Amino acid sequence: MTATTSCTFMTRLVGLCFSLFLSCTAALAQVTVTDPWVRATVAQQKATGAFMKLQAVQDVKLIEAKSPVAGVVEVHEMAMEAGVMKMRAVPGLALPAGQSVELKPGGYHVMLMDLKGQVKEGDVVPLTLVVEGKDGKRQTLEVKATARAMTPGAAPGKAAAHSGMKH
Ligand SMILES: [Cu+2]
Repeated sequence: MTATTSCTFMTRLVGLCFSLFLSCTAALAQVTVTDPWVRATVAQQKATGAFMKLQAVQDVKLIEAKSPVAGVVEVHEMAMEAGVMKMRAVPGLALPAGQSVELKPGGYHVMLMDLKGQVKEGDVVPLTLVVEGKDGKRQTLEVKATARAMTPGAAPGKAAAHSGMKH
């Protein structure tokens, strides 16, 4: 009798876990984050960028980003202004349903400012992204971005100067 009871209990428990797992997976699948990374910094550097690919199931906007490694985190875009590549904060980055939106050097990025320490190559940087749907519902995404070093030739400063010269 006791064996039957505990068996039923276990079955229920496994069933409960399984349904929780499924609902969690469904929630996470609303926005898929692919290949998140942060540019590694040198000592005393106070800012860097985080990059990734985002794909949403429904139309949402990336409205906020946070990270424990930075005092200030903003969503930025790079744009040409009078022949000079400049970056500025955007109030929200639209993630249209089903479209892959890439945050990459020279384009949109999550700007990490007022860094609390050096971000070394191989470090795992936690990022929290907040997206908002058309219905105003917000969803939080926890992302683990790996710090990567970039070769000097691929640095955004040089890329910006180069594209400036074309104009
Ligand atoms: Cu920036």
